[in-house]
Amino acid sequence: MVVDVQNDFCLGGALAVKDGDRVVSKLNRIIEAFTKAGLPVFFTRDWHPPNHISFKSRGGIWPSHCVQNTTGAQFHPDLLVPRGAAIVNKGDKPDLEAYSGFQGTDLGDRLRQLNVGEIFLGGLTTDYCVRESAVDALAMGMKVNVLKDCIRGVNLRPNDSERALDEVAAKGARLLYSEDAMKAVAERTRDLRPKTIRSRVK
Ligand code: VGL
Ligand code: ZN
Repeated sequence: MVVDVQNDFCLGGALAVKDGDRVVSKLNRIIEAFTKAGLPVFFTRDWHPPNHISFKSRGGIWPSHCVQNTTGAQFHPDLLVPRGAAIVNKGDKPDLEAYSGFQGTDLGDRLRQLNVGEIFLGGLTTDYCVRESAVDALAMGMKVNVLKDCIRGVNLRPNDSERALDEVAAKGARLLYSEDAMKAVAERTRDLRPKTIRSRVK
C-alpha cells in the first residue's frame, strides 16, 4: 500500500514534508518487486474538494492541498504507478476529514476480496495517513508491516512521527526496512513461481 505520494507532500508542494521525495526510489523498488511477484499494489491519494473541511479557509489546520485534478494532487512524477494499478481516492467529501486510506473508501472490501491478510505500507505522511491506515488495517485483523525507510512525516510537533510509529508498533505492526521486506516477499513467493522460471532465476 503506497500512501499519498503526491506532489503537494513533496518538495515545492503546498504541504511539503521534509525529504518527502526521498521515499520515491525505495518505494519504486518494492512496487516493482511486488508487481513482478503478482502481488497487488494499492495507491492511495488525498483527493480533496477545493472547500475541504481540513483547510485553513474553513477553520482546519492545513493549507489547501491535494485538491482534486490539480498538479499538487498528482502522484510524484517519478513514482512507478503500473498501468491498471489500483488507485484509492480519499478525503473527497467536503465536510469529512479522512486520513486513513480505509476511511470512506472500498479499500477494505477490495483487500478482503483478494484474501489479503498482510500488508506492507509506505508513503506520506507518517504521522497522519500512514499511521491511520496502519491502525485501520490492524483493526481489520491484518498483519501490518510499515516500511520505515519509505515514510516521512509532517511533524507539527517535533516527535510526532516517532510517536506515530511507537503507537502502531504497540498495536501490533511490524516496523522494518524495505530491503528486508523485499527479502521476506521473495522468500514467500519463491514457491509460488512456476518451476521453469525458478530454474532460470538460479
Ligand atoms: C495527510 C495531512 C493532511 C496525509 C493528508 O496524507 O498524511 N496529511 N492531509
Ligand atoms: Zn489532506
